[in-house]
Order: sequence, then structure tokens, then C-alpha cells
Amino acid sequence: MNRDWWLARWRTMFVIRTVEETIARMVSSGEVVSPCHLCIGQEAVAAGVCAALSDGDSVWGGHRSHGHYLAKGGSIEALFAEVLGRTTGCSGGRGGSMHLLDLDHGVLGTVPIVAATVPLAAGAALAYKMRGEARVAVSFFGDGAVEEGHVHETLNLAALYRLPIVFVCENNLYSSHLHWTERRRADNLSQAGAFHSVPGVSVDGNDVEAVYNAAAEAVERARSGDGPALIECRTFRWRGHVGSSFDLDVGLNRQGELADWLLKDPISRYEERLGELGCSSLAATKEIIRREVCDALDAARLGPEPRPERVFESVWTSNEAACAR
Ligand SMILES: Cc1ncc(C[n+]2csc(CCOP(=O)(O)OP(=O)(O)O)c2C)c(N)n1
Ligand SMILES: [Mg+2]
Repeated sequence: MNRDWWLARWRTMFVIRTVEETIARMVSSGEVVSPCHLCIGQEAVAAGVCAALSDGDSVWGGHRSHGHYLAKGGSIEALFAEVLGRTTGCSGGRGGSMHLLDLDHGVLGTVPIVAATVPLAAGAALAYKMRGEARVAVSFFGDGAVEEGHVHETLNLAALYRLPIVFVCENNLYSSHLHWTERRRADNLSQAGAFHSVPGVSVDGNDVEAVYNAAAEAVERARSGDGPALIECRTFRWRGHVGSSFDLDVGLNRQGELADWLLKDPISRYEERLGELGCSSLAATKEIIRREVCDALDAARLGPEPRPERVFESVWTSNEAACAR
């Protein structure tokens, strides 16, 4: 890994952090009303996995997917416009924070129904395989999603058909306000695929290099026809389940846990590494990124509000009366 590699990964994480801190302020002020689930503290997972992907590969996510969208190349302005409900948003302002799309960059769907996109990612992987394309689908999901039955059905099908898919479980220890110890007997999510013959590893999800290494190996395996793999990335979300607050009054001991995890900040731990590699100061780069994010927000705010008479466009219905309205 050379200096440019580190700088690019650090940059992706810093962009995600800066965009999400901006969204947090917009949620607090009431400017954003779309429910926003922030991934602040988890940035290394999206940055590390997406660094191992090619343009033609796809990513699929859930309710906490701003990081996946940005790391795969999604536009900052279109994300801001989406959370503001503008027609220039990445989903036309119809989806909000939890429904992000960027077909050009392979962000094929994020959906807030927990684990909903896991089988969809397998569907994409099946299509790649049937068409003989050397493409890979990545399914991002949380630790809570592993409790959904169709995740296990998908793991089995993916193994059976040797689909080119990588399952990335972002284990932030919580599902909403429930700590994993209130939901499971054992701390063993990396083994979730073993019964279905999907190999799994567990990595430090706050270490972008460790995430990248595991992802690169799994992507290579999938692309070369050896089938799926599962990566458990252990991490922690700094903010509450939804919105901008820190939710310190929920969970088993969130206050103590957060204090521990703040010390493992995936971004600042690499600033030291970058210093060793000769990036003497990141202050100027940080300022440029902050400016870019501010400019994107200014542009997004100028986007048009949706017109009420267009509400039924893009809505599928078999009810002709509804269409005629
Ligand atoms: C099928 C379904 N059940 C329950 C919910 C309510 N819900 C939304 S997010 C969430 C927690 C998901 O936890 P996890 O998968 O660990 O993701 P995280 O929020 O930690 O990123 C729940 C239960 C839902 N959206 N969909
Ligand atoms: Mg979770």
C-alpha cells in the first residue's frame, strides 16, 4: 500500500464523515425530515470494501447506507438533494435517506426493510453468472439482519450456485436499541454462512486496511468463480440508531462502549500513518473536502421541490382508478 492508496482511503472516510456530520446538523435543525441512520464511526467498512471493487460491480445496502453510496462513487450533491426531497436527488427525491440509487456507479439499491436487499444482491450475482460477466455483487447488512430467515436462504442458494457475491455483515453490536447479548447466545456472526458452506472471516471493521484485505480476497474468489464469502466487520456507530443524537440512555452500557470506540476512530488512527508516509499535514486537504461538501449542499438546496401532480409517476399499480387520478 503506497501513500496514494492511503490518501484515497482516508479521503473516502473523511468525505463520508463530513457529509454525515452535515446531515446530522440538518436533522437537528429540522431542515431534513427524512429519517437518517448515520454510519459515523463505521466509515472504514464502506471505504475498505468499495476500494476492492471495480466500476461494474454492484453494492446493495439498507437503512444505513450513505457510506456505501458515497464510497462506490455516488454524488454528494445528489445525496444531499435526496435527503432534502428534491427532484435532483439520487432517487428523484422520492426515496429519502433510506432509498439510494446510482445506477452509473453500481449502487443498485438500499432498502430499509431489514435484509431486504440480501436476496436482491444474490439475484444480481445470478444474472452476472448467467450472462458470463466477471462482475461481483456486494451485500451490506447489519448484525440484526442475520436474524432474518431469508439471509440464510440466500447464503445457501449463493453457495449452491457458486454465485459471485460477497456478504458484508457490519456488526456494530446493536440492532436498534438491543445489544447483541440480548439477542444471541454466542458472538459468532462470522460463522453465519458456515452451515451453508459459505466461508467467513471476522475483521476489525475500524481498520480500513484489514477490511480492504478481506474484501479483496473475497472479491477475487467470487470473480474467479469460487463462490461467495462472508466478512464480519466489527465496528460501532457513534450516533443513535436513527437521527443525530448519541442515544446514550439506551442499550446496555452505551456511554462506556462509546468512550471505548471513540478511541478506535477509523479516520484519526490513519492520520498518523499518513504522516509517516510523508503527508505532513492534512489540514489543507480537509479544508478542500469541507469546501466541496459545502458547495454540494448549496447546489442541492437549489434543486426543485417535487410537484404534487407528479406523485403517481414511477408508481406501479394495477388499479386503473389510481392511475387516472
Ligand atoms: C423486516 C424489518 N424488521 C424490523 C425493522 C425495524 N428496524 C429498522 S432498523 C432495525 C435494526 C437493524 O439492525 P442492524 O441490522 O444491526 O443494522 P444497524 O441499524 O445496526 O445498522 C430494525 C429492527 C425493519 N425495518 N424491517
Ligand atoms: Mg447493527
